Amino acid sequence: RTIHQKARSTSYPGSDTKRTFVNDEQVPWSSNFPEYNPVEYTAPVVKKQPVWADADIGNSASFRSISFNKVDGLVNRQSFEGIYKIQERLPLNPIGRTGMKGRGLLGKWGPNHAADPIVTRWKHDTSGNKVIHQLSKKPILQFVAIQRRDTKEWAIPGGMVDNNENVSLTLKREFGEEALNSLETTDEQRKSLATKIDQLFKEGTQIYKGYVDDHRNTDNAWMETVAVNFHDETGESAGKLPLQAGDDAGNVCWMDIDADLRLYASHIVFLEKVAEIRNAHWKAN
Ligand code: RP5
Ligand code: MG
Ligand code: MG
Repeated sequence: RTIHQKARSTSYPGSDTKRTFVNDEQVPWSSNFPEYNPVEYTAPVVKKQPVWADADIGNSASFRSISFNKVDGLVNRQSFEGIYKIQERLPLNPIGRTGMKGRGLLGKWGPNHAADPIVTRWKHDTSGNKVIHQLSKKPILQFVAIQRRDTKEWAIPGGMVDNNENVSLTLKREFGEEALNSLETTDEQRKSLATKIDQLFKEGTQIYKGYVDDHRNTDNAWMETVAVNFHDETGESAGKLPLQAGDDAGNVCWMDIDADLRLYASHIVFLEKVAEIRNAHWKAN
């Protein structure tokens, strides 16, 4: 598999801490790098230990009770990438070095599980015909994209799996919160939205399951996701949803899928797969 890039970006979101430089060859733990001495950083918000965060290593009794590589009470600490190594009591990023130890902005030591709902429809012109790309001669697929408030990048409206939450629920909840602003609607509106989401999310196609090249990753904490495509063939269900950005999303829109999009983390990789299985436009040639 490919090595991480964004997980080695020098600057770290919301912090002045700079990662220690790691070149491509130095990424795998198996490559010899005896002078490796990554900067340590755990964001103050994580250190305060909110409900979604683990104890700090200094808080030894609670830290020692964490069971890595297992479903640990309400938290799934298993990685989709297999068994991860533990070194000096800390889990090791399965892809390799990131130039930072600690947890950064991530709450959990080891894998931090998320879910990414990829809601798609075909692009139609004003007369209701599918729009075909002039060069690839393939129909253009659109997905519901949100603009993240943290990095301002466009992304799939994904989010973290809450403690004890089923991933199928995370997919619906995050789509509702970020793309339909479900947190700020009346009970009545919420119910009607929930019915529509349930209908659309009944049948999904799993696109990806595994490590995400997220700029928040560290040597000891990293993002993993399950990305699922919910496709509206006719444009009559998802196509008619009242999109409204909410929670950690600042904007929302139907975005044309194309290889040239620049998206958050490794989301473009998931969209390439969606375009492929739907036989949609991807590249001009
Ligand atoms: C990415 O971060 C995942 O693919 C998912 O889209 C997202 C989850 O984090 P938050 O949106 O909750 O910050 O790695
Ligand atoms: Mg969210
Ligand atoms: Mg999110």
